[in-house]
Amino acid sequence: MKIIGSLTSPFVRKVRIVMAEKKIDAELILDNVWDAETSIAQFNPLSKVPCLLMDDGGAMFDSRVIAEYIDTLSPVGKLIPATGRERAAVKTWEALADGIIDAGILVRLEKTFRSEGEQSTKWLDRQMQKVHKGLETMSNSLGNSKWCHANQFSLADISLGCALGWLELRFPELNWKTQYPNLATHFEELSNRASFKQTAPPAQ
Ligand code: GSF
Repeated sequence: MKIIGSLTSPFVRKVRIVMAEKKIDAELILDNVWDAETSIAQFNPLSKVPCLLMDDGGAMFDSRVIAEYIDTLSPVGKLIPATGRERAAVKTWEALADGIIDAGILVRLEKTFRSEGEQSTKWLDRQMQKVHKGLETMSNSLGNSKWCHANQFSLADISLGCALGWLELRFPELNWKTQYPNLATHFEELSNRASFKQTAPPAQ
């Protein structure tokens, strides 16, 4: 299998961490989707990464679908509970972490594609509110627990770690580490895992 992606995408990182934790190999094909030369649309009509290319030639997206699929490929270290409320709880953590990133991306796009005078403060504030409320909710939900969900490492921790790592990279001015020490501690612990180290985004 191959993964099309970039080294800075938090969604690509999530999938790469899932693969590393499951001990499943996939070649990373680097692609900058914002570059004129990108061929991503050949594989994903939404022109987004990550996109998983399977050995039979099929393509799969998005990161949530890929993560779920990879978890079924091997019984090693189950990352998503099989059914019911447990499964939904882990997937909700993922939705929250992904949603924080999505809001942050919208802020970056507004600032990249619009000149300062054209930018909507209302829109930027709305998106940043999601980031702040999302962080607050993650902190409250984690509390003093070692892991996001139940008593074990899961896709919830991977998703949280990727969101926090991306905020650290793209919004270094946010002071979530001092505001939410429990998130900072958990992030530091996660960052020491081999899967996180191998996929750490390069400094910009
Ligand atoms: C989001 C992927 C995404 O936004 C998923 O895979 O979970 N829900 C999807 N990818 C970005 C790169 S990044 O910022 O992580 C992307 O490919 N954007 C290109 C575009 O046209 O929006």
